[in-house]
Amino acid sequence: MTDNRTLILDCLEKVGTEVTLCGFVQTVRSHGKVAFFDLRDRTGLMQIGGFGELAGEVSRLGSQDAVKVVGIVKKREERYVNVQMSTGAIEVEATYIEVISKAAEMPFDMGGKELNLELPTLFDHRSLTLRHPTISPIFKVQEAVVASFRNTAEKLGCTEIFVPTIAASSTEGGAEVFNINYYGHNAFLTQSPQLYKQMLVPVFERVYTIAHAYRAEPSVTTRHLAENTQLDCEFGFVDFTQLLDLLEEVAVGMLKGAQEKSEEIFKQKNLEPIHFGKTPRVTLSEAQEIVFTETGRDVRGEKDLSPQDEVDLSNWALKNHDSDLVIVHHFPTFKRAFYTMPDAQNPEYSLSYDVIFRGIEISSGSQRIHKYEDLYNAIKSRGMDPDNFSMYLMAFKYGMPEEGGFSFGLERITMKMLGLQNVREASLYPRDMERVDERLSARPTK
Ligand code: AMO
Repeated sequence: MTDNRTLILDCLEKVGTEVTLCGFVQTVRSHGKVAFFDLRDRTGLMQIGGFGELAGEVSRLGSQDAVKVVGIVKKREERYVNVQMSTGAIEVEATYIEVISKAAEMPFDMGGKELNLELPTLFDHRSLTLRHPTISPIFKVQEAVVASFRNTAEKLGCTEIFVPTIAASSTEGGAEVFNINYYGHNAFLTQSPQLYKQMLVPVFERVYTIAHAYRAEPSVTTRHLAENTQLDCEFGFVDFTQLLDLLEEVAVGMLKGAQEKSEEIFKQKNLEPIHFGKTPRVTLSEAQEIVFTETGRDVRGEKDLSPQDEVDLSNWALKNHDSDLVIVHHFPTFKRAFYTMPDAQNPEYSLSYDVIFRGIEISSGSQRIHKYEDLYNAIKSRGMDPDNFSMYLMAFKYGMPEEGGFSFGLERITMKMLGLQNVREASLYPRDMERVDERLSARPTK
């Protein structure tokens, strides 16, 4: 470690003084007796100039070399000011350059303003491409989403919990579950923290968790990952209307907070600010009527919303309510997981809801069946064995209040805040049918 290191952004206050900077070479521009390079550290980019002998040293630098630079912070001449860079009004004139670690030659151009790569190439070289200044901010926005989710959940009195991702039974049903060989026994990777968060309601009443979830998605889409991050809440002693209010409070609190924290990135990337008009709440059948009225596409009577319905509904919400969020509730009971409470007025429909944000479902949840017998029967009626849920059922047998909750998909939120086309771009290390770090096609199958 260099003890007298200055961070790039702090150079704004150090004009005229000598600084020692550490970071990675981004782009080198050599003009003979003068050469420049952009240095990247965790706070930003800085143009470094090398003159005379040092120009030669600069021009021998390569993209991604880890370097230490000593130099004087100078104001740039007016005509060279770069308003797009937060440090664009200054530069550092190098007096000493040390290469800490020389990078191998790049497999593609990492020095350009944009990283124009096909997605498979972007992910084949993930440990490298994540360094690019257009890619790393995606994960600063993601960090901001998590921080403001945490903040909002804590304000609501939720306790943060950490639950296992290896489980004895599958949580959401369906075929999209990864089986694992657990010391010779069959176990599953959790499709969600659902069962564990519910069991903790009688302990803490209100809980939240940030958990990995695994889905053996059988197809390749722009919105599905095989491993994603879920932001979950669960609340005891609440009814359906209170749950809808809590859902909206968390959605709005999280997105507002994340946008505020990411102000600089929103400016740099020229991102569309989120519209926070009053969030409309519609039933599934109302949503389908809206799609029909708005587009003429007749989806009335369908059992769920299609991706196109979600887009159409979002367009309607933005146009009529100035809102990027819509809540849809009352999905058919059989379409939702076994723990979902049917509506007593019409049990074919359930006390369930989704949040649609900019044309994609980012959250799902429901009021839950909280009576032991009803839950036991719901498990059986779905063709599952209650014996596989014995610890879960125990929580309901010994006193469970009315309860419910929801889960937000972190990568989908990040994708839509940044206007990305594919959810994989919002995952540091995306997993899908075709990839675990490397392409599966490049590996021998067992
Ligand atoms: P659900 O299955 O709808 O609900 O998941 C919650 C949210 O997680 C995100 N998500 C995904 N994101 C990327 N790839 C996937 N394969 C994927 N699957 C889900 C979505 C989705 O809205 N236990 C319930 C929640 C609850 O009832 O509290 C659940 O898991 O944004």
